[in-house]
Amino acid sequence: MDASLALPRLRFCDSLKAADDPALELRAGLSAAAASIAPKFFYDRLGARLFEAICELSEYTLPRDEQVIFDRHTADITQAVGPDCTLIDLGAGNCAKAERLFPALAPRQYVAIDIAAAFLREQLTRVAQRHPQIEMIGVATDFSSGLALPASVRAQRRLAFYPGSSIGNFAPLDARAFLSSVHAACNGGYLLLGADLVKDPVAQVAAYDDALGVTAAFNLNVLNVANRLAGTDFLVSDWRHVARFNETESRMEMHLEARRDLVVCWPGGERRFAAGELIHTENSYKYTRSGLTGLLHSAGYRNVRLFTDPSERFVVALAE
Ligand code: AVI
Repeated sequence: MDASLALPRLRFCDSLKAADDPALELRAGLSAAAASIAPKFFYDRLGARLFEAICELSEYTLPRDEQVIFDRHTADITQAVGPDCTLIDLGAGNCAKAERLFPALAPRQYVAIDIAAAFLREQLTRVAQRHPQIEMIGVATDFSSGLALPASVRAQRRLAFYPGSSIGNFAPLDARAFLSSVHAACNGGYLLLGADLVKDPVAQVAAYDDALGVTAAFNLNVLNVANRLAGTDFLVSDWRHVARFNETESRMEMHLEARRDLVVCWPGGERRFAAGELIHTENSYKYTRSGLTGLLHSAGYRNVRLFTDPSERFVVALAE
């Protein structure tokens, strides 16, 4: 029996639109002059697991730096937000970061939103079993082009939670538009946002090109996702993981580089790649404190408070 059925305070809502045709999107990205695959396609079941493994890597310090900040400042956050909030977890993944805030925040309602519907259902069911007193809603949706919440989400005391530097995966103008949509969806409430700070470029690159090759596997796995969703015939072994820091744009970039001249085919189309040609798969923008404050102000937030870890590698913003 589906374990979620035995949990009366847990509901799921699937808002993934049929109009979002992944095959069309993937094929269009591969046909563009500069080929690309959007980072949302990383997160099939294996990709979600690989991302969990990345978060354990010594080179990828972001989750631990962020956790230090939450451990130190949960009281400040709780005091500002107040009791009985509706905690809206954007890109919830395994829900672990939000769950660690439950004891202090004591939310009345927890809304976990993620594009990976099956993984979300599985993870949120476990969280609901551990916290039967909290009403929970799982929402499967792609919020990358704007946030819209189902009517069952309480309007009062909304706290949008966007940890892990996922905001860095948006280009600056898109980040502003996205944060504005969160602002509109949570009007009168708060935003708790994590962002990675600009740091030493060698450490920065190592975080996206780890010695064990976990990030390489995460990046290459997107080709398996494309094969499944868009009918492409990528051979993973023909491609190499590339991670580099783009100083001008203040961002880490991930690409896949063709190891030889090759052709990728799909129903109704094909694309030739010369050896060394790249498919762009992800940008991770790195912020300064003032850059992040400016972004939040431009998206309509006020009373921005910033908390950093002792090494100043990561920043958490709490904004009204
Ligand atoms: C999810 N996102 C914030 C991660 C990042 O750092 O941009 C995804 C990731 N890509 C490679 N490693 C981790």
